[in-house]
Amino acid sequence: KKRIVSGVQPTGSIHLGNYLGAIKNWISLQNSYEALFFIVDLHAITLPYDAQLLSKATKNTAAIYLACGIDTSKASIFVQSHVRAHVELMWLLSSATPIGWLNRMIQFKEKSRKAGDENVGVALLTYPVLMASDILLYQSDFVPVGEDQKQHMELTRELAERINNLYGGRKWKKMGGFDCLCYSGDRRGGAIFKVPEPLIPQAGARVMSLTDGLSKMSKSAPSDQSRINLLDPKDVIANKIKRCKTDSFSGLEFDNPDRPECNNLLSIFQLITGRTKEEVARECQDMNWGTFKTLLADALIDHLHPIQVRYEEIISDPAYLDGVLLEGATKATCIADATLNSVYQAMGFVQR
Ligand code: AQP
Repeated sequence: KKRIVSGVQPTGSIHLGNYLGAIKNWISLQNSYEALFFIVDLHAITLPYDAQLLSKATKNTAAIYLACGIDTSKASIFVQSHVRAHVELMWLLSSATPIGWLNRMIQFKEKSRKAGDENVGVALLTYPVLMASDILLYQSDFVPVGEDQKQHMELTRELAERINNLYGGRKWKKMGGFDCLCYSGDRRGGAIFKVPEPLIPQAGARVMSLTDGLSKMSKSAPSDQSRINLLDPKDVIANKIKRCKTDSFSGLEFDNPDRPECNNLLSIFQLITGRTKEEVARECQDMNWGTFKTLLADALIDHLHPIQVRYEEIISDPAYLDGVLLEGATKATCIADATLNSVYQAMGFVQR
């Protein structure tokens, strides 16, 4: 089986963007791939955070994975910081990462601009190297992510190729009387890392804010009105949809660049109800906002209700959750340590 890995940061409430862009797709992918899903707690400290809340947010995120339908008989769930190899490999990778690559990352530029220089730690800059480590440690074939991670995925691929070129599959050979370095054959032969591909969903890859159809829905946006959290109670969901930004055009339509909010809300409706884009376009073309908003709120409430019920069951059984995370970390550590040892060896360190 091919392998996939993916994760979400425990930086706040998991929202519809995280769900439709990532977690919901994991549920179907776990049937066809060997799957490892982790809670990326080490990434959650790249901006100032509350240490008293981190562990709770990490466990809550794990419980959400399970409540959404991650099945531990098919996939492993673990906490990133429980597998020490992530940080160790990151150091090795960082030695081969040009600073220019990191300075170009859009997420770094945006988040550092918002936070201000005094609040930006080095970890925000080196975050993509840790993400590369998260993926390359497991020799992943695919990484299901939302569109916002496309640039980080490209960096991961470039880094894998760079390390493969620098240290993998090369042998000293005599060519024309000179000693020189050359590749030892086929692409994977002797390569240290598999070069992973992103799996970006066709629909849902970029769920936008409820208060601005041009910004992505995000945990860190200051207004809670801008997102639907998976654990929002019914009345909160209904109220957020009632108050969300719309426009004054008549009828509803997808893909009109002048109507980003309309496109976003229809797309959410499409994904939550499991209908096709054409079906939704036909059904809603003559609707007014009042009718559509009621329909959307009801669909969201119905879809999220069973997830919320399962979440409550899971979170009230800490022993079960700890068991899942221990089992996941044990399996992940086996795979990660094997990769890490081969990287140390290829990079010339003394074997332990
Ligand atoms: N709005 C979104 N639409 C589609 N996919 C999204 N993802 C995030 N936001 C959207 C996907 O969710 C996964 C986990 O994201 P993350 O928690 O690691 O970090 P993020 O992308 O930075 O998400 P947030 O919610 O915006 O967090 P903050 O505000 O803390 O930065 C990823 O696969 C991501 O693509």
